[in-house]
Amino acid sequence: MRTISVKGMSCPHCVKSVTQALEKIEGVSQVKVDLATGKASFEEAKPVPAEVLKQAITKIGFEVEV
Ligand SMILES: [Cu+2]
Repeated sequence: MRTISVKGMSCPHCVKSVTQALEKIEGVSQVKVDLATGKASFEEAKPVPAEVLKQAITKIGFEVEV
């Protein structure tokens, strides 16, 4: 299980966008995004490079701390 911090989420729609962006990354599964804490957690089949996570999240308009 890996957890990252996502900044800028304000509603369930944001949560869904972030969830879907993470699910699109190869090897990522069981994505859970918590609006209140801004934490996104997921399982990864193999370690996903920080840069890949950053790109996926910033592309849809949020900030991320990996
Ligand atoms: Cu939103």
